[in-house]
Amino acid sequence: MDAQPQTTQRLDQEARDIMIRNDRGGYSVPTHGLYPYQWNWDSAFAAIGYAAFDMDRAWIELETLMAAQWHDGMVPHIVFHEVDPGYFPGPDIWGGVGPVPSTGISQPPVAASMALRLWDNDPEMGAERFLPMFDGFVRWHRWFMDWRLHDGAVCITHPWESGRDNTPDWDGAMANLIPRDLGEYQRRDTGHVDASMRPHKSDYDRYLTLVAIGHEARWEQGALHASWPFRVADPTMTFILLRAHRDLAELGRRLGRDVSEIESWIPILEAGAETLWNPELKTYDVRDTLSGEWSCCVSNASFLCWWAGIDRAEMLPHLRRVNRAVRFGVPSHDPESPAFEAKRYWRGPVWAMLNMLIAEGLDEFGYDDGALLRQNTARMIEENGFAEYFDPITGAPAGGQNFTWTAAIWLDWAS
Ligand code: 9YW
Repeated sequence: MDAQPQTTQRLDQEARDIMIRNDRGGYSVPTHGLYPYQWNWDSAFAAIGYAAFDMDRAWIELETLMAAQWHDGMVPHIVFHEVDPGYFPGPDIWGGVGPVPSTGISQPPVAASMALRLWDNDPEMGAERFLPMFDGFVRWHRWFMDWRLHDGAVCITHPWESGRDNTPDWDGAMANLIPRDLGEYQRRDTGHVDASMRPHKSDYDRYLTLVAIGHEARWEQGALHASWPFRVADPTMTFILLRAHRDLAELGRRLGRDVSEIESWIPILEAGAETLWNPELKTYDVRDTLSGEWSCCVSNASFLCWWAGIDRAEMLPHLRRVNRAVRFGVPSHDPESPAFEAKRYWRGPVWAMLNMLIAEGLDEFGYDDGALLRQNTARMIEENGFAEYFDPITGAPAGGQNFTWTAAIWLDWAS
């Protein structure tokens, strides 16, 4: 059942207020305090939230992000517009080499798909605003094709690159990574939210080790490629980039541009996605390209297959099984797995923006599960507010509060 109109109106207003409060003038922060910079995929979702009440502001969000694009085509995962000591590790630790201080890795490229949504919302403005960005998007997508493929699947080179920081999917690859002795360092995240909801220190030691290696090499991909100690083929990246290629090709066609190069990438990733099929577990899974090991995890990223245009019969029973085990789906990790933790970040909690991608993929294939997931997500937000993420068993809000992407997903999709 959808909510009463008054409830929806009140929450619409609250969501707009959050988006306005998190606007730093040209870019949004995910939430005040915990995340004081511009994050890549957060911004793409923020854009569709702004589009609910200010189309111009929506396009500005993507323009600011693309203005941070590096010379090699990479669009960074965090853009450090103004230094804020409340977040660690900041620009000095990363040593990014782009036009604006930034990190040296990327994030799931949902931006082209969100740009297509903005265009559909206002085609005239879409044509005008996307045209100057089109080539930049092609260069960014090409950067993934040049530097992140393994047998056609898209790899991450840092847990933060996938946006799913501490998921059990990388436990094996992380255990094989020997952390450097980094001396004392002061984390800031646990000063904002309870440590029980955040990654462990052993995770941070490894996150920072990878940053140090990249910084030393000035993030020169050609030099880093062969010796990088963490390289994991990931369904999040593979499915999201596959969908983004399709959507970028559509945008290019609307602009009358040659899209043959983009179209040539689609079958490569379709074949790559099949290399992520774990035949024993019968799910899309993560594979460590260095050890060859499967993660043996059913995660919410496994269910992005429909978003990517792939309908695999075995995935629907998995989705229904994990959702039956919780009050609010889709849990980020299988509740039947011993690694499941209901509140610890990407090890179990529900993330509204991934729910939207999963549900819309299901809708496109005609499954009712998508509409059910939308209703369920709306109820979770109505009962628990605009948290960063939610405990799937109780719905309890977790992580940062007044979160941009949860507000945006409410405005664009869930409400
Ligand atoms: C961090 C901002 C980001 C998201 C990621 C999420 C988290 C940052 O927050 O990472 O410091 O751990 O995992 O997906 O973009 O919301």
